[in-house]
Amino acid sequence: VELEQDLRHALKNNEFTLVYQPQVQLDSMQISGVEALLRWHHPHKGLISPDKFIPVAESSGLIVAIGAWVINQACRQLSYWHDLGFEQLSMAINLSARQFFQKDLLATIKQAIADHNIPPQKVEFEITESMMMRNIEETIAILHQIKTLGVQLSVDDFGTGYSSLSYLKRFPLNKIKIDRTFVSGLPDDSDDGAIVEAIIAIAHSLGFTVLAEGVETAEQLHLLAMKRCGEFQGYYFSRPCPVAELVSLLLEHL
Ligand code: G
Ligand code: G
Ligand code: MN
Ligand code: NA
Repeated sequence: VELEQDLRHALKNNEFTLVYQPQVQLDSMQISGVEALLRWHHPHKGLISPDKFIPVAESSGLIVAIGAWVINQACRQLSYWHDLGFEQLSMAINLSARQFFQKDLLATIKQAIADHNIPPQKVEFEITESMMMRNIEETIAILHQIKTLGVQLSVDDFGTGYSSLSYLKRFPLNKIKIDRTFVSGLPDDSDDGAIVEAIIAIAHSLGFTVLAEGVETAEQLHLLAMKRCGEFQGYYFSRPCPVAELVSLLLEHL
């Protein structure tokens, strides 16, 4: 309850920031995009993890305003990077369940893309597998609506949400993000190896691209590259980092 009170003031007190984690492409081994990750700097408690405050923001409904701020801020930042010359860069933005099923979402996305004059295909929205499975028909309908804006769609934390593979092809998705719990077992755990291989095979056969999350070691990268996983994200390349550090990383990788 106290956290909820504080969360109410966090937006107008400018207590939120976004950090950005690079995503690296197999073909070029260059940074092709970033994922925006929300951080809350509480005036007394310091940095609070989204794992703690997103559920509170969800249950209180505050997530709608906070989520709109995230979309707008991430689009503003992407526009700035495009203007600096990093025109290929894409921006992935996480959507929470309440935000996803809320009517204003489409207008919020449309407005942010127009305000910051960015190519919509460079913006990607992530929904989790468990969100998708909550209400399949409604999710498919909303995804189709979002798709009309020209943005990309991906499923986050894939492999943890018990989705039936026969359903997967019905979702208008572009990308599957393999949950980092499967990647962390690589290369030693042969079950994780088999799961990762199966996810990649199914994703490719359905026409989705695949990103592996939580890549922390060179061995994991090599194994995933051998299995033709197309994109990587994780501490091996970079932690989520503030804007200034990300520009340095982009310059290094030019
Ligand atoms: O960045 P970190 O690993 O601490 O994130 C923890 C969790 O919070 C992850 O599941 C991530 O997807 C989620 N998260 C981070 N930023 C956002 C955001 O802007 N919106 C939503 N809905 N979830 C986020
Ligand atoms: O659920 P989602 O995939 O959006 O969560 C992203 C979160 O995963 C980020 O908040 C980030 O802190 C965390 N993360 C990113 N890369 C790694 C990694 O290589 N290892 C671990 N353990 N966590 C990671
Ligand atoms: Mn994510
Ligand atoms: Na994830």
